Amino acid sequence: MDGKTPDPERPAPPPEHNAAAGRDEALSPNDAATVDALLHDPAALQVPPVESVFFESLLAGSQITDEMKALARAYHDDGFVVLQDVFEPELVDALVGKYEWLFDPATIGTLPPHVQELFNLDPARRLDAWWVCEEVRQLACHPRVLELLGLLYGRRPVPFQTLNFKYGTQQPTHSDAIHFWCIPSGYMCGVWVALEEVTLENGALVYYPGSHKLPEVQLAQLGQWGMDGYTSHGSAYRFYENYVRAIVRDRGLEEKKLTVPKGSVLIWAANLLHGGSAVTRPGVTRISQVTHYYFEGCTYYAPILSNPALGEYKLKDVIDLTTKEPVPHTINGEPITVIPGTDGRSRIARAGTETQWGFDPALMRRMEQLKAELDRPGAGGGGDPAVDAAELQRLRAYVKTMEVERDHLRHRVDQLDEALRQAPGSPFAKALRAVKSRMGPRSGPTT
Ligand SMILES: O=C(O)CCC(=O)C(=O)O
Ligand SMILES: [Fe+2]
Repeated sequence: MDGKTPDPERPAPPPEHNAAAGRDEALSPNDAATVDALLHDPAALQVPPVESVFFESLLAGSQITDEMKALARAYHDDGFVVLQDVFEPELVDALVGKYEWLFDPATIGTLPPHVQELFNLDPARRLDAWWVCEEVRQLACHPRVLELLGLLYGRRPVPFQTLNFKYGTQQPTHSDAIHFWCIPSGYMCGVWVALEEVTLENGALVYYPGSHKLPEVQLAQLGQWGMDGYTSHGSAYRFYENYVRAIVRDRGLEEKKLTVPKGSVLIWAANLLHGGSAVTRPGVTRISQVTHYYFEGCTYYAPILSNPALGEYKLKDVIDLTTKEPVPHTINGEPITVIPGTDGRSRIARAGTETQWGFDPALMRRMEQLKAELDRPGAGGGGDPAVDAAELQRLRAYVKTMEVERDHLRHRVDQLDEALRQAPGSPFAKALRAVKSRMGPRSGPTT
């Protein structure tokens, strides 16, 4: 089209539109209200306000204090803020007092089986010690932290994972967005707390201001597939780490080290590059706690184990540390149905559209009947001349896929049953039961 001749294929614009729609004064009241909301209402887009493209307009119209505005601007620009005096020193001291017990190898055997499993995953850290140490949970759920994160992200924060370290991690540079991501994106952050003074000797946290603005990395862009189990030696993760090394060099990113007094806090945006610097005095401790936060109303997954390009997500069973309750996967609060796959990854569907994806139990029963029909001697071969051999093969393959998915679902329900058997009366049994109920009944269609 040359732009002058009217296109006969194109429908006439609705009456409220006109040729000058780019100019504010020519907008219909509805369009004007939408533009206005985008600029001034933090809830108009499903993006954390602090990371929004409309951040400046949202900030200008916000009622928060000047101090809070300065903090939000720093977080927006740099991807982190460092704060002092967030926690009561008594709480920090009480947590420090638990460290000897927490890191005594003899403690592990005394803990509930699922906590033993978590602790044994990596002896250098205590993963999700909040199950057994109330001080860890209190630090993660501290009202000041929750309030601040709520203001920055515009949704209720959900502390979902704690990591307690006794020594510097010396972890290679990464962004947490490769481990924890969500739909819609961006609703994740980390809070790092120094439980003793951090120096250049004991493995200070390293971070790269502004790196959160780099595009978030997808494995498919790196030519990789989601790994089947998390390991930092897995080839996809290795490739990712090297990609990060290359980008740090390419952009000449400025490296900072967090040398701070006990009790200091660094909050980072999910995509901020960070890691642990070298411990230069062997054996010296660097006790610290990291809490990872999601925000309400998302679908939560582990990108390093997922293939979003194929619609396959390794979903995370998120438990909200503030309530100890599981958090449902939704997209902006809209319910979704999780369709378990064969490899620990799942597909997701908008609730009500599941049947299109073969998840409906009635549909699965029909598939079983179809399978029996297909297996009937003589099926398709003279029995029904309308069904040719290729079609028969295609249907058999489809039935096989569904069987594998059903078996996987059964296996996961069995695993949960086993966990519940081991800890029937414990506080987390309720959470496990809720996870189980979301996964559907144990008994699949009869074979
Ligand atoms: O504490 C460190 O050195 C790094 C921790 C970290 O990267 C994390 O917990 O996300
Ligand atoms: Fe991290």
